[in-house]
Amino acid sequence: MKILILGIDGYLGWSLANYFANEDCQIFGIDSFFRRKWVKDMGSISAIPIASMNSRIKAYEATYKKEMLFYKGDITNYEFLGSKIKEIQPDVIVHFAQCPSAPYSMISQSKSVWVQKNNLIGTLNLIYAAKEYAPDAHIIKLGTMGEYGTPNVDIPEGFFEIEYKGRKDTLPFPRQANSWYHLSKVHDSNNLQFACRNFGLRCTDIMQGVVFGFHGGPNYPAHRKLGTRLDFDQAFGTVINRFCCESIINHAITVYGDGTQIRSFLPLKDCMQCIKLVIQNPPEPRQYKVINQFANIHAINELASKVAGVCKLLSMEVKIVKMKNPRKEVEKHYYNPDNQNLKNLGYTPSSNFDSEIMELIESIKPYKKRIFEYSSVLNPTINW
Ligand code: USQ
Repeated sequence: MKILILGIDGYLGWSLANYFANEDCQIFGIDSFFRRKWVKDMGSISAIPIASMNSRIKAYEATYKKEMLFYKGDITNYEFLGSKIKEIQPDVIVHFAQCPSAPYSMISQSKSVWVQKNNLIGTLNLIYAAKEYAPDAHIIKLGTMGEYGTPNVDIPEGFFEIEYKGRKDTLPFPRQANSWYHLSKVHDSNNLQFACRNFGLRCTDIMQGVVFGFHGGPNYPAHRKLGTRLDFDQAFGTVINRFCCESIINHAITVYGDGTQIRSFLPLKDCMQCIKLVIQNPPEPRQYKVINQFANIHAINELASKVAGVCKLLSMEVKIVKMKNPRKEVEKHYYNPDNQNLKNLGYTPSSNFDSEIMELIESIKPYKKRIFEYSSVLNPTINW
C-alpha cells in the first residue's frame, strides 16, 4: 500500500510516518516546511529539538531499513501536487498540510486571508489532483471538533436526522466554528463532501479533538532524530502541551477565562492508532464519511488540575492562574459529542490520561532550559 502524507514534517505528519514505518506499506511525503516558519514567526521553537528533513530521512532509512520518498513543495501549487500524485499513484492520501492554528488566523486581516487561502486552495488542489490522477485513492482529511462549536444539543458525527414541518431528512449537522482557522476546516468539509458526490471520490473527514503528547520514535532518547516537534507558543502549542511546558519551568498554568469551557482530547499515540483504523476501513467511492476522533472530554480547569496533580507526583509544585480569556468563546456550555463511529472501527484508548501527561512531562524535562529561554511566547497576546 502506498501512503502519501501531505504535511509530513509536522507534529502529526512525522509521527504518522514513524508509526507506519514497520507496516507493510511505502511512505511518501510532501511538505513546504511552513510549520517551522510559522513557529519562528511567533518567536518560538519546538520545545524538543527537531532534526532537518534530510537528517530525519537518513535516520528513518537507517532505523527502519526502508526508503522514504520526500518531495519539498507547496500543495497550493497545483502543477506540483498534480505531478506528484500522478507519479506516486497513492492508495491513501493523508492531508495534514494546513495551518492548524486558531490564534494565528486571528492575528490580522492578512493572516486570516492567508490561512483560509492556504487551507482551502490546498484541499481544492488535492480534490482535483485526486480526481485527475488517483480517483480511487482514499483521502483522509484532518478536520476538527472545533467545526461544530458548542451547540446546546448532542453533537453527532457529521450528520443527523431531522424532522422539519412534517418531513424528515439526514443532513449535515450545523457547523458553528469560532475562528477563521476552524472555519477553513468547515469550508473544506463542504468542499470534500461535494467532491465525493460530484467526482465519485472517497473521503474520511476526521473531526479531531485537541491532541497532546510526544512521539520519540524507537530508541528515543538514545536516537533523537525521529522525534516529532512539540510546540508551546500561544499559537501553535495546544493546551495540554502548553500546560506541561509551563509546569516544567515553574510558569503558572495559564487557564483562559474561568476554565469551564469543555473540549475533547486525544493522546498523540491514539491519533496514530485511529488513523490506522481509518486506513483499514476505507469508504466506498462517492462516500464522504465523518468520524469524531477523541478519547476524553474535559473542562480546561480539570486539565489544569490533572497536570498539576501529575507534577505533584513528580515533586514539582505548580500554580494555576485564571487569566482574562484572549478568545471569544462560550465558557459555560453543554457539550456531548458522539464518537461511536470511531469505537465501531475498534478504537480502544491506549492508556490513561494521567500516564500520558506523565510521559509527556518526562519527555520535555531535559529541555527545561530551552523552554525557559523562550518563556515569553507562553503569554497570550492575540485577542479576538
Ligand atoms: N486554553 C487555555 N490556556 C492555554 C491554551 C488554551 O485555557 O494556555 C484553552 C482555550 O481557551 C480553549 C482550549 O484551551 O478553550 C483549547 O485550546 P487549544 O489552543 O489547545 O486548541 P484549539 O485552538 O481549539 O485548536 C487545537 C489545534 C487545532 C485543532 C483543535 C481541535 O491547534 O489544530 O483543530 O485543537 S478542537 O479544539 O477540538 O477544535
